[in-house]
Amino acid sequence: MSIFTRGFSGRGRDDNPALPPGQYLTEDFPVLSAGPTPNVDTDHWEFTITTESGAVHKWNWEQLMALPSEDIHTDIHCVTRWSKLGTTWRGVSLDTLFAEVETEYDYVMEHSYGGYTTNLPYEDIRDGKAWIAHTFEGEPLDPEHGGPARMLVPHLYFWKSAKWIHGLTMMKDDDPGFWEQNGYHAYGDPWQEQRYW
Ligand SMILES: Nc1nc2c(c(=O)[nH]1)N[C@H]1C(S)=C(S)[C@@H](COP(=O)(O)O)O[C@H]1N2
Ligand SMILES: [Mo]
Repeated sequence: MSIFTRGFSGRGRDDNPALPPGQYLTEDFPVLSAGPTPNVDTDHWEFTITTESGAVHKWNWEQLMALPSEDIHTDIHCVTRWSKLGTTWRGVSLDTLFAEVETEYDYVMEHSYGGYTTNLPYEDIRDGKAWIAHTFEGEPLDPEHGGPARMLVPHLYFWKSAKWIHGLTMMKDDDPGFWEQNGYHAYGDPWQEQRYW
């Protein structure tokens, strides 16, 4: 019995161990937006974290920039099957932003300028797994790619990385965001191929 079929290994089509199953490599950087690119300027930019107590933690652009930023080298995987390997970002860790936040809730809704939302478990943005990214390959993040700042949660499919991030709201239950209401998977692990449900 032959088992030397490409794809049988569970690797990506390009047979690269860094590619999750069913993904292919792209060298360019596709733009995927469900609507127009909102015009968000840093003078009026604001990021909030809202908890169950009603507390609203706020940062303006200057305050975000005053926090330590980290370099992030990571692969990104879109549910439409492109993956981009070895991308370089700079951003503020969500661990830094949550340092003073008290919450017992286990889920988070990301809210973007323009109305996009996406949900994920709180633990998936903790312990060095998620950032507010403001720089891509050494340049300020392009508005088409979410500039001035986007979420970066690279271990999940890229729809979980909200562009033009505006705020996070803690949730008791895992309520679905924009794509999740339209059939995308609630969690979205690319290594498990959790594309749709
Ligand atoms: N605000 C917002 N964020 C978003 C989206 C969107 O439509 N609006 N699309 C998501 C999807 S499906 C993907 S694949 C990535 C695409 O990011 P890119 O356009 O920088 O490649 O952004 C995600 N974040
Ligand atoms: Mo996507």
